[in-house]
Amino acid sequence: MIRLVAGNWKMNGSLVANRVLLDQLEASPGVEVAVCVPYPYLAQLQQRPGGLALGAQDVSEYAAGAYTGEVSASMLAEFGCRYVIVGHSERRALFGEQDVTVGRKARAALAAGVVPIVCVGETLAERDAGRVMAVIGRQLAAVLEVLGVAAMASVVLAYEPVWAIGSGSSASAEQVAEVHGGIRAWLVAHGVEAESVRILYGGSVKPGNAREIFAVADVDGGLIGGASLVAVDFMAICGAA
Ligand code: G2H
Repeated sequence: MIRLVAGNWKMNGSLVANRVLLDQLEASPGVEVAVCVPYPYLAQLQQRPGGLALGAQDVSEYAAGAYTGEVSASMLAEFGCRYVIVGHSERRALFGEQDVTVGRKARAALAAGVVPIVCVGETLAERDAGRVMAVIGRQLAAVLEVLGVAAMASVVLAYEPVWAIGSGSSASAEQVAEVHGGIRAWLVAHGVEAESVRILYGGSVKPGNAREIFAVADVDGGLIGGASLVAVDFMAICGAA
């Protein structure tokens, strides 16, 4: 399957800075490259380098109506979004997003033709307690329950160990291999067509560790935060995929 490298700009950018960054981005042969940007910049990103896919960082679980401040999946589709991140750990931890909400957001995205990038991952305390796959299994099960087995094969998953995010240090290749293999096995065990699901790794991916991470079995790309804001770094990471 074609690998996906998605930049997660988080709450960064400005009209001027985005233009400077975009001017330095190029297509990366053999790799799908996406940028997931703050909502207000979706219109600006409609003028972007060829081959660069567009995504958002969150979406409403609702289709339309009296939900002040929410943005629907069909609105994202109108602006050309191919992807939307759902269930990022920052949304779970800082905004109280629950497992079931993540599932509903994924369902809303798929209904509008937008592919959800569903983030899962454990905290350091959960890892230390030996609960890595228990936590990830719980997060996946909530999404599977909402989507059903067939639709589950249409999502992209991103394993993002909370303790590695923005820390400067990624998980080790062994840790990544163990969890990505565990996720693939979980999908198989639950009847999902696991081979068609791309499983990205996210958490302090940089030019210096990207090649090693992308070489790990069951890693089908990356979700890149800080390094996606630096064009030369992001291009180097895409080149390593
Ligand atoms: C994890 C990642 C992008 P960073 O949040 O989703 O960010 O690469 O800065 O750790």
